[in-house]
Amino acid sequence: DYPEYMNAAVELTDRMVEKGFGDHTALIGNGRMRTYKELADWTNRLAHVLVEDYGIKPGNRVLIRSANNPAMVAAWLAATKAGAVVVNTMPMLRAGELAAIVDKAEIAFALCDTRLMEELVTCAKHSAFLKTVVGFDGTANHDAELDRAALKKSVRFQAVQTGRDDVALIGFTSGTTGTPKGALAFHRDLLIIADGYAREVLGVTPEDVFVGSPPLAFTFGLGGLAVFPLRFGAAAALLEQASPANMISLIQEHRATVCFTAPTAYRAMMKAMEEGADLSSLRAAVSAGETLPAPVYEEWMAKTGKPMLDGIGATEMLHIFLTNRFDDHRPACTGRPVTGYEARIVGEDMAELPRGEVGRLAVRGPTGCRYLADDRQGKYVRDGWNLTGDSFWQDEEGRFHFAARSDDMIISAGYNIAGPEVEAALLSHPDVVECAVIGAPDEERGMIVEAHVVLAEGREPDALMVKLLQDHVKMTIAPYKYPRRVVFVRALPKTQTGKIQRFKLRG
Ligand code: 3SK
Repeated sequence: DYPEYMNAAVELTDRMVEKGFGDHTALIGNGRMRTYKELADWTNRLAHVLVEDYGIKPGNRVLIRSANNPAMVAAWLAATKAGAVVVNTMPMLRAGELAAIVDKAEIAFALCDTRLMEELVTCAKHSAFLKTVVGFDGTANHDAELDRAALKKSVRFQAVQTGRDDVALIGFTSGTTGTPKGALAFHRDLLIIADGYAREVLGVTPEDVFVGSPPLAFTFGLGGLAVFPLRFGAAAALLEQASPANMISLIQEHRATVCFTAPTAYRAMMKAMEEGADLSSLRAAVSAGETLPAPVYEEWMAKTGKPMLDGIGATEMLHIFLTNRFDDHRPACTGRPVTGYEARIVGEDMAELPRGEVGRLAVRGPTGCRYLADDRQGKYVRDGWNLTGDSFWQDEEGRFHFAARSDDMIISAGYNIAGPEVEAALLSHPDVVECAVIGAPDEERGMIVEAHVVLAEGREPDALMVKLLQDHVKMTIAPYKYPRRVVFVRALPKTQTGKIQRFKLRG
C-alpha cells in the first residue's frame, strides 16, 4: 500500500530527514561519513545538475559506472529523483560488455567515476546511442565535472513525482550461462524489498551498520548496502575493494552489525578469526549469491553461536525471496519464502512436484518477472511464475533445499548427482579452498563427476591428493557421487558478482 505517486529516492533521503534522522550517519566510505541531511542535500544538488545542465527527463535511461562508494549511491539517488531509469554497472566491465548494455537499453547518458572513464569513453566512441559521459569524483574530494556543477545548485529539489509502478531501475544479470537479460524494477519494488526481507527477516534498526562485498551494480548489493540501511535510518560502510581483509577492518572499525557476502568470503573471514579478527559486533551474517555449504554454516554457528542466514534471490525479483531466519534455520537449507512471496517446485509442465522430489524452483511475489524487450520472457516467466535456473526440493515441513543450478545436475550411469552436494563434501576437506563440480562426457557412464579444485597453499596437486579427496567424498556422501576426475586449478572462473561460471569449465 504505497501511495500512487512516490519517488523511492525521496523516501530514502529527504523523508528520512523529515522523520528525524538528519544527523544520523547514512554512508561511510573513502574515509568520510555523510549524514542523512548531507546525503539528501547532495543528491538534490546533483539532481538539479542532471535536469538543468544535461536535460535529463523522466524515463530517460542513465547508466552509472562506479565501484562501491558514497558517490555512486548519491549518483543513483539523484538520477532516481530526476525520474530517470538507472542502469548501474560493474566497474570491471570492458567497453564491449558496456556496449551490450548500452545498446540493449538504448542509453544516451552516463555518469562515471573519473577513475573508470577509459572503457566507457571507448564504448561511447563506437556507440549509436551513448552520447554523453559525465565524470564524478568517487573519492571524498568531490573534484570532477558533476561535483563542481552541483556546488552551484540549491539543496532543495522538487523530485519527479513518479508513479509507484514507474520503472526505476534496470538490473542486468551477468548470467552464469551466457547472454545478459535486463530485469525491470519499479519505484515501489525498491521499498518492498526493504519492507519485506530487511524488516521481517533482519529486523533492521537505526543502530545497524551494514558492510559487505556485492557490487551496488548487482541488486544484491544495492539492496543490502544501500536500500536496506537507508530505509531504516541505519548506516552503510562501503568498500571499493571488498576483500575479506578489508571487510574485517571495516567491521572492526565501525562495529558493523550486518554483513552481506558470499560463502567463500565468510570462509576466509573465519580463518582470520582464528588469528584474532574480531567479528563479534555482527548480529546478522547474510550469505547469498552462491549456495551456502553446510560446513561453512556449521563453522560459523560454532564460532559465533549465531546462524548464518542463507538466502536466494534473483536480479529478476530484485532481492532475496527465500531465506532462513534467526529462529528457523538449518544447514544445507534455504528456508522459506519471504512474506508476500510464494515458491514451488515444478516439473517441465509447470505442475507442482510432490515433496522431496527435485525440480525447478518457481517463484512469484510483489516484485519481479519483467524483462526489458526480451523474447525469453515467455521461457522464464510462465503463468505469472518466475522460473529460476535452480533445482530445489521441498521437505515435509515446507522448507526449500538447493539441489543444483538446473544445468548442474549430473546424470552418471543412471544416478542423479547434484554437483553442489559433491562440492560441499570436497569443501569439508581442510586442503580444499574452493571447488566447482561439473559433469564431463564419458563413453561408459554418459557423464562422470569432474571436480575442479583450488588447493590450500603448500598442498601438492598430485595423484595422492586426488585419491585423498576421492576417499574423503566417498566417506562423506554416498560413494557413487565421488569425483572420478579431479583437476587442480589456481582459480575458478567467476562472474563479476563472484558466481562460479561452471559452464566455462564444461568447455
Ligand atoms: O541470490 C542471488 O544471487 C541474488 C541475486 C539478486 C539479488 C539478490 C540475491 C541474493
